[in-house]
Amino acid sequence: MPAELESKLEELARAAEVATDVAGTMAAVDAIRWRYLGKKGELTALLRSLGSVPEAERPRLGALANEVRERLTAELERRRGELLKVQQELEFASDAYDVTLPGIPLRLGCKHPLTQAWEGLEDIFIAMGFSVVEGPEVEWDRYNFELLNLPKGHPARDMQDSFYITDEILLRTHTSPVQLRTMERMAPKLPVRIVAPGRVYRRDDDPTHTPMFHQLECLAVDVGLSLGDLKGTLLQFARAWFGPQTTVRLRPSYFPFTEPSCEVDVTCSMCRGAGCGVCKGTGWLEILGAGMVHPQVLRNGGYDPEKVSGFAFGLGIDRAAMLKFGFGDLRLLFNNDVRFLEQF
Ligand code: FA5
Repeated sequence: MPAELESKLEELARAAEVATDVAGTMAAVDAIRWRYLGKKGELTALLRSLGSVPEAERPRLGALANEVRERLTAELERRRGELLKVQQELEFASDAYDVTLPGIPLRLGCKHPLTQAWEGLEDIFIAMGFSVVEGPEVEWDRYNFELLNLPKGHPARDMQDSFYITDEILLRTHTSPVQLRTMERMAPKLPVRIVAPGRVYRRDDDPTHTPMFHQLECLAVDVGLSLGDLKGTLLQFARAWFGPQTTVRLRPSYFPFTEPSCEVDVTCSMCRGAGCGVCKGTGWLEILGAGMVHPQVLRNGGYDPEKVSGFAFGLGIDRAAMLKFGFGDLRLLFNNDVRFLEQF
């Protein structure tokens, strides 16, 4: 009986070792472990039969069985390690890439032409001593119209129909309300020298008029400011933005909040004044509305028109970008077509 058990143990050890050596997967290794070493495994069954062996033989056979268990456990671990290594090598090989291959080129972005115009214009006016302020896009009727001499029912309101939130609150139609907000904040301090860029909204929609567009408001208030100061500032700006050859032309116009008022043209940046398709043969391009601040508007802002005067203008930033960069349809700025935007 002991001899039989001993040879069974040896046979089991040999069979298990051969099976382990040829196991090709982790699952196969686990199956061998269960088959021989598991609770219901073959080695466990042999150990149970030790009880029927004469007592004197039991320690030796017990030790032999333990040795078989340890050997088998070590063998299984060894095989598992080998298989893991093979598996990792396969994974590394499939992950490998050729570092000498050319890379995927990164597409470099650029600033939106409007942002370039907005920042470029700000820089010009900052260099002339103006500071940059902001006003709300959702504005009181009072600031957008009434304090600018445009009471309810005034016919000049028709040119700036807007999007109303209530009877008294609207999306601002121009940046001119920032004139009032600034004067209210600063009065009676002098001088006032600000530019206020920002979004404005109107019920407009054609190639040169979009329902949302951008203006840059300029306001200066001081003792003794004249139309000459306005013209000098405009000329300085026009030369900085369109080039040193540029001249400006003031045409009489009407805005309820300036007196006198003018439309301002600059020499056409395409033909330098000779006349072309862009300027419709005139040699001039209309760029902004301007004037001397109306005495009542100065009063509304907290300044005494007997003592101080001011000039103001409102420039279309989109229009300034269109004329400088030479494209014909303002709507291109808002279509998000990269083929257009990346040209600037
Ligand atoms: C005004 O908005 C006056 N607030 C300007 C002003 C300010 C006058 C201070 C006097 C003193 P106007 O409606 O002309 O004026 O607009 C000014 C500029 O905004 C225009 O010259 C044009 O460049 C631009 N503009 C007007 N409507 C649109 C539009 N729908 N889309 C794009 N640009 C526009």
